[in-house]
Amino acid sequence: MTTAGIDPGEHRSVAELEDLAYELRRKLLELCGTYEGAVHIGGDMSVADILTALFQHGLRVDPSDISNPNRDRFLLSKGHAAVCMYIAMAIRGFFEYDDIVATYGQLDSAYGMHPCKVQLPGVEASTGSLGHGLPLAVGMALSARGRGEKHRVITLLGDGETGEGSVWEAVMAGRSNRLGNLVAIVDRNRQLMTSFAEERVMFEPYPDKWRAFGWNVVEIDGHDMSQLVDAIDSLPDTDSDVPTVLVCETVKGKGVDFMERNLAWHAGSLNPTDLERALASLDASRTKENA
Ligand SMILES: Cc1ncc(C[n+]2csc(CCOP(=O)(O)OP(=O)(O)O)c2C)c(N)n1
Repeated sequence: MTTAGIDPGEHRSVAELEDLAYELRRKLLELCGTYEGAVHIGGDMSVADILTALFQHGLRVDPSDISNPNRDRFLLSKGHAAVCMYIAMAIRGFFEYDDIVATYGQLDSAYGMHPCKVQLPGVEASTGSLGHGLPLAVGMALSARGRGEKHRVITLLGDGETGEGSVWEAVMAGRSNRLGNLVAIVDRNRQLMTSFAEERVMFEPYPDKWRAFGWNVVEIDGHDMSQLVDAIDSLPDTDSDVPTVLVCETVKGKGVDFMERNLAWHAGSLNPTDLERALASLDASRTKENA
């Protein structure tokens, strides 16, 4: 990935990034154990590795210089995973985790269930109404081109979200305007809010649909940190003509056995017993992966 005036965060090995993804998941579960309402924990856990690879490795952003015009722009199109982004940003140094836990989801809190750029400097777009992140990102990438800026515009979408027609208008516009500085990342966890994806929408052959619109398509395991790092590091130059989509195969609820692929865990809260079970399961899955 080319540098555009801001250096990436401290260089970290894949093993260090995996540790940070574990920390992110653990902090998510702990918040889910203290917050009284429902947290979108299933879709948070499925993007924890992707957001770690971005905030702790790929994104050229600087928490102490959030208005730098050369920074990469990141838009969380699946805005319901806001808390996962807040904590990933806290790990990078933007916010304090304790502040997130103290006020998350409360009236007037900057840490809303969906991100608000007016309330929370450092957040690039207010999202949560699905289908808007990619259209916004197209506009931002186009505007960057017009101003001669070299940064990337990267947006993370849910696969269910890509059932929205506005997404495909933006896919077409991104290619038509030759926006090689535009990157879409799809969290292909194959679940929606209350059903499995293919029960409602015929998404497959999913990567071919993006190819048909002329995008550069990279298919990876969205929980494999080496693949995420390689895909980010191999993104085409921002001056190139073709936007890229990373189709990341993921598991909703990843890391906690009773949440994985379980429709009941799109959103929820954890009582003290469930929190203990969830943390134990996270630790067990980590031990298995390290074996
Ligand atoms: C326009 C719009 N319609 C409906 C919703 C309610 N909603 C929130 S999450 C969600 C499921 C989205 O599925 P997906 O994009 O696959 O996200 P994930 O399963 O990864 O959480 C829905 C329908 C919304 N936020 N915006």
